[in-house]
Amino acid sequence: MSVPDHDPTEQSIVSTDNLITVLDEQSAAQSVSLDATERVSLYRTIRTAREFDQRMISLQRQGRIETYAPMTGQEGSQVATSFALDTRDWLFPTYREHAAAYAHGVDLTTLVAELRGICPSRESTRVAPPTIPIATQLPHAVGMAWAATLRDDDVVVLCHFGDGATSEGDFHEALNMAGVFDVPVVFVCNNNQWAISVPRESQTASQTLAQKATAYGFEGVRVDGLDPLAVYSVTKNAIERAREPPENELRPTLIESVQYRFGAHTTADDPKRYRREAIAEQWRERDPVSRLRDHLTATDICTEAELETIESEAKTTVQTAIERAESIEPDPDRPFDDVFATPTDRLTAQRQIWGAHAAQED
Ligand SMILES: Cc1ncc(C[n+]2csc(CCOP(=O)(O)OP(=O)(O)O)c2C)c(N)n1
Ligand SMILES: [Mg+2]
Repeated sequence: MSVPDHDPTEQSIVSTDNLITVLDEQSAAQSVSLDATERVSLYRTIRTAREFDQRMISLQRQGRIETYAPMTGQEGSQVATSFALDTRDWLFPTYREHAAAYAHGVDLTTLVAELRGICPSRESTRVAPPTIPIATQLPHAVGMAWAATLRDDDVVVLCHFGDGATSEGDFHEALNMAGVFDVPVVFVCNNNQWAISVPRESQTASQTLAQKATAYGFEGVRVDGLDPLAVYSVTKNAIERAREPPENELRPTLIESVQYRFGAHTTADDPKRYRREAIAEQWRERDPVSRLRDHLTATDICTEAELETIESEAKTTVQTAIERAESIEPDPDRPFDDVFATPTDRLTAQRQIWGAHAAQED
């Protein structure tokens, strides 16, 4: 595979058609419904997620965790969407939304442990397990939202997926059903411009991903995914609409969060083989961590010293999570839990064989 002379994703950065952004303009940023304390908390969570991301890449290189999908540049949007959720709401992430899961209640120790192949329970949270098969979580999320409607339960379900997932049948089936049954669901498409080595422009002939919502009869919005305040604002509106739709309008929303995958697809990928580093560099200039940091100092919400404290606390938080996760003894029996409510005979037999094998290893 060769690196193209012209990188199609170059166009996406300049195309701001219907792209909602607030951080570039102070008055717009001020109008977002988050007070100073909440803005600091948003920054703290994003900054901690950045630290987590950097440490996980490094841990993978040392052989201390399995393959890792970096989220550098995408943490701001992920955290902002979770901040817009109520604690009773459900989140369906993919393999890349570590920060979204963290911001909605999965502790960092659990995240690191999962990356070590150990599966502590997520049962105390309303965060579904991360899905690797592309787009399969969309019908699950719609099913959960439909169940909530049938039970008259006031929850909203937010579901993440990538630009590549929009080419899967599951995407279209889920959005169609969400519209027909009018369920309280928010679809967040993290358009990071790449599906491994396939650029967004080769994924679809549609001009935007948000416009696909029109075909299903509900609202589609494009937001600057490198602007956490804009993402928060747009997601908050979508969640309100899901809970209480305006008259004659449907509950679901498709949010296209326009971002860029700053790094590799996973730690097993080398993006230099198929894209130009100069373009990634342009996108990095709009880094959500720096943009939110600048907003906090420009509006006198934080001093430089306070921001430095947040950074050093982020390091400690992540280091503690790593140490705790590395001290957890793997339970060989655990992968068999939570597969079926009532295990099948074959699964029970496999569990016994595996248990005997693990006992021999000890
Ligand atoms: C059903 C299915 N087909 C193919 C794959 C292989 N695969 C893993 S990640 C990926 C690209 C997904 O791209 P996108 O949806 O944009 O998400 P991103 O990785 O960029 O976050 C593919 C094709 C898979 N995991 N599942
Ligand atoms: Mg992608």
